[in-house]
Amino acid sequence: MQGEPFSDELTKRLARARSVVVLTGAGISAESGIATFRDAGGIWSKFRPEELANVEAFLANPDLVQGWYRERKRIASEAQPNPGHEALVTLEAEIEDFTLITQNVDNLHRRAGSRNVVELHGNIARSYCIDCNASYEEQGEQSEPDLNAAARCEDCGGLIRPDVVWFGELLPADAIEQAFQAARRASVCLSIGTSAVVYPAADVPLAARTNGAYVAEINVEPSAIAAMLNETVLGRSGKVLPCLVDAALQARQSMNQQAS
Ligand code: BV8
Ligand code: ZN
Repeated sequence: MQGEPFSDELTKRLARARSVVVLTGAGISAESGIATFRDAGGIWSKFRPEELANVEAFLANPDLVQGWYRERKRIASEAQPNPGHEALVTLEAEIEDFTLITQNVDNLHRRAGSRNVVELHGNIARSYCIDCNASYEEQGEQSEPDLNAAARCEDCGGLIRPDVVWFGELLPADAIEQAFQAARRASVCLSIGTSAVVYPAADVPLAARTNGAYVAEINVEPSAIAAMLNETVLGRSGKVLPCLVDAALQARQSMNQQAS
């Protein structure tokens, strides 16, 4: 398609694809107003990941870390899915074997209507007690938490933490299993809005590539794994994804008409 930032090759492969795997990172939520991690001004420009997203930091400073996640939960719940999230919902409806793997914990893919979502790093809408595992789902009418004391479990008094994967913690085994199975059988993989510096998530597009998939990334700048992929599409995902999905579905339609 003339003037599009993506190739005809990608459009055709997506149009023909039976099995597609998508990896998303914080960049797909940037246009929903949620700051990314590593961009200038990103949420980690103030704090370093090591300071907050690990168990030691949490145990040393539970109210600081709980406060950081409370703020991120508020921002995420006030944010709306953007056309990038919505384009993936449209694509999922057309591809018989579609897996959306996200590193994001903001819940926007599910709120947009995506169904087969694999949350590699958890979801801040869920919390749990570190001592007795009691779960504390997001309650809309949550009473204003006592901002000074760290939130503790009603049953046992243990500290409550967000249900996310911190550095040095293992990812949920079922999520990892599902992600790499999908990557191994995909004919097309889209890596969207991720700097691809965090592992094992960044291995998903690489596993797809090793197994013969056509792998394209959509990002405003090349990621750390760009050189190992088939294509880098430069542009904002909220703008590029709807065009790419439209082009692929149109190509699929004309293929089907020719075939019939
Ligand atoms: C593990 C918590 C086994 C949830 C996160 C050395 C020592 C110790 C460990 C390691 C090591 N080397 C590697 C490791 C493993 C470590 C790791 O990868 N470290 C990296 C940083 C070197 N990984 C782990 O620890 C993982 N666990 O491996 O367990 C183990 C056990 C013990 C020891 C070793 C291994 C756990 C990883 C999960 C960590 N938790 N967050 C939360 O609070 O969110 S990671 C954090 O980064 C977020 O979850 C985030 O999802 C993730 C990835 O970031 P991105 O999503 O890519 O966001 P980023 O800002 O970086 O990039 C945004 C991109 O979007 C940019 O490219 C930008 O250009 C683009 N963009 C911006 N706007 C747009 C856009 N694109 C398109 N459109 C736009 N509009
Ligand atoms: Zn408890």
